[in-house]
Amino acid sequence: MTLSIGIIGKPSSGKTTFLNAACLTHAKVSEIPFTTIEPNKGVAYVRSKCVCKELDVIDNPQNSICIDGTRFIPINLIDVAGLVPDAHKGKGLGNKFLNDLIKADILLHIVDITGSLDKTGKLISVGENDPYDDILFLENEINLWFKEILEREDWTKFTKGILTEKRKVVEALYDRLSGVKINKRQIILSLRNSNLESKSPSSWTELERLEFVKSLRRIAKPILILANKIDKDISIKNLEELKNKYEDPIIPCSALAEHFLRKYHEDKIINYVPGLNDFKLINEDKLKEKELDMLKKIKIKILDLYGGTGIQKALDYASFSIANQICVYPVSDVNTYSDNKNNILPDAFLIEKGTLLRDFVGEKIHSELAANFMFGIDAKTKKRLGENYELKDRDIIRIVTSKS
Ligand SMILES: Nc1nc2c(ncn2[C@@H]2O[C@H](COP(=O)(O)OP(=O)(O)O)[C@@H](O)[C@H]2O)c(=O)[nH]1
Ligand SMILES: [Mg+2]
Repeated sequence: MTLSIGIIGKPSSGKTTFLNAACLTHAKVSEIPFTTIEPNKGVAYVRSKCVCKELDVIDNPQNSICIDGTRFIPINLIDVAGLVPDAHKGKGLGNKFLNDLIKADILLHIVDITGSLDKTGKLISVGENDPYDDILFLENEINLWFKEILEREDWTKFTKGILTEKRKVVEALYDRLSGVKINKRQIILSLRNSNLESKSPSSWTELERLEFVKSLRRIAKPILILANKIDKDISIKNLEELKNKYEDPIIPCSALAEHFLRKYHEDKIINYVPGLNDFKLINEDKLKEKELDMLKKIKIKILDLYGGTGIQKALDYASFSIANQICVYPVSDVNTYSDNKNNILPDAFLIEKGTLLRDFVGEKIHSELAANFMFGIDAKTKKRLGENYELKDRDIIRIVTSKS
């Protein structure tokens, strides 16, 4: 399964602009709240140093892209519709919003760092809204949603059932939360973090239930904060203030700047590789003076100051540092590093650190292959790998089956 990143944030914070820029799609952007009714989906890319340079081969990627020795590997983005207070109770587009969230492995919270939008996305005077409130509000809303799913209407009946049927708590909770893309390991960790490992759910207090879902939310749907609209003057001061209040990493970004850079690149006016802090003008004549001015501003006020627009950095950070992904290259010939159509290093897959070879074959490669799986071969060392081998970043692997 492909890694999925959900883009959340209040109306008009810039979610659709972010998705359009990251995927170069053209979903509708506007200042009217709830323009995004259907979740817009797109494919974006994360960067990993490609193994082609180390092996000194010229690759021929199929599922990904290689630019100057950097692999761009596809991930899914989901732009989730606007969120208003009490969404977890079904207000606004509440339940629709929450149902779309389920599919995401990580959430990017696009915060309007200018502080000029109220909770419903209406324009207010600049600086009137404290972005920190947006962070707390949204975290709380998602926590409460988890709590609703946990408790539902029949919490008492459910917990009594665990006792009378002598069910394992982890199994019972896993079944109950099965719709939310959560695994047993995450449930076990959350029970431990909230000190509920040895306490029967039938005696969990209201507060303990909240502690449990808070911990589960942190583990199962981690949120990375993006301070968007960093191109506005007020944003620099607001970002500094926010950093004093919020401890976890905050990535400053300008979705709009990324959108323009990719657009001009697509129109062959500039050369721009996403994530870099510079671009090359290749067709200046096609630009009006105003546009050239804007590009210069992007260079000075964003690229030079922040080392990039922040969009690619956010996707990479979310995937590798938060979701702990590593990159693996399956091949069918360990000498030429190619598939059976002679494509060299055709595919690059993201998997979670700690994944074992047998699970990789089952989940990522093919269920048919998995059934006939015998062993793997490390293409770099030509050594045989057993099913319990823990895959490492930038491994090149051949899967040997009883049919190959
Ligand atoms: N200045 C500035 N405006 C932005 C940026 N990102 C989005 N916007 C603007 O914010 C408004 C709302 O954007 P949109 O993507 O529709 O927000 P959504 O409701 O969260 O999907 C639009 O006018 C965008 O052009 C940015 O990085 N900088
Ligand atoms: Mg939108």
